[in-house]
Amino acid sequence: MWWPVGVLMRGKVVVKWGGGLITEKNQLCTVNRDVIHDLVETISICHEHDLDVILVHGAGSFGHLRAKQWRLNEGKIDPSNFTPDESCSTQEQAIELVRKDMLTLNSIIMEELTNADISAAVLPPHIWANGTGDNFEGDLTFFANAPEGIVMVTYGDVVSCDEPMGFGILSGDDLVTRLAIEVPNVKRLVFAIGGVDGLLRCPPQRATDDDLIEIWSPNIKFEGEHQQDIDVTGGIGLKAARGAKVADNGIEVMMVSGQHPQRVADACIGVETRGTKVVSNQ
Ligand code: IP8
Repeated sequence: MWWPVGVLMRGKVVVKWGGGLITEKNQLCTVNRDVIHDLVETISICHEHDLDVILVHGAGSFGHLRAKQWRLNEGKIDPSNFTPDESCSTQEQAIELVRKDMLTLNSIIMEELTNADISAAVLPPHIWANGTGDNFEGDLTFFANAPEGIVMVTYGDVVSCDEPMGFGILSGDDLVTRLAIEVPNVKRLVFAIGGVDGLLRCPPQRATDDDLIEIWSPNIKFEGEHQQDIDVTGGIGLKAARGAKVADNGIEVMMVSGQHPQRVADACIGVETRGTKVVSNQ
């Protein structure tokens, strides 16, 4: 008997755990382990609903602070622009340190997955990707061909770039864009974010519960907070833009507060929940 491949394949969800959610963004290499512990449960819920998960996590204080100090998002820069400190004296050393710190953050996530009896495999981008933005080069077939029930994990990282840059920062938001669009059978993309319930009409400090934008498309204005002094990637604005691109391809996109794991789980399995649904321009 012949079956079309799509009939047999389980559906997948691509989930991004924001760096501002899983770490303390202002304190170098400080993890929010309790948040990670609770989020892991949402992956088990996906499995119970016959959905495989591709997990991408952000960097938070394990990536942005040092990457900002050493301007790693700008590529190779004349060394005379930097003042060495006791932990680091060149951009090359900074690259090594950020990659090491990202492996540390990832190992905590892998440990929490293992503790919950979830099998997972990680593919660090500095090993397989080249270039930044959502047209980076890299083979996504390992993510597409993962056996059922195995969570494929990757994250925002310092990657090699063509000369003259030499290196740059590949954001998890660009990774999820390509994974959601190019891996077959992805049903939805879920951004679990920290500090807000979704996209807001005004800055978070002034927002009330009514300021949540429940359905957003690129022609609707919003005021996201982007900590330019800390972030080397695009913050909530990048997530919104990339989300719209994914929605253009017919894939459901939700942004929800990762501090409410039930919302993350509901968004993943396709149950209505509080958050922002991202749609393409009508
Ligand atoms: O937090 C940034 O990834 P993102 C990666 O997903 C680094 O934007 C190393 C700063």
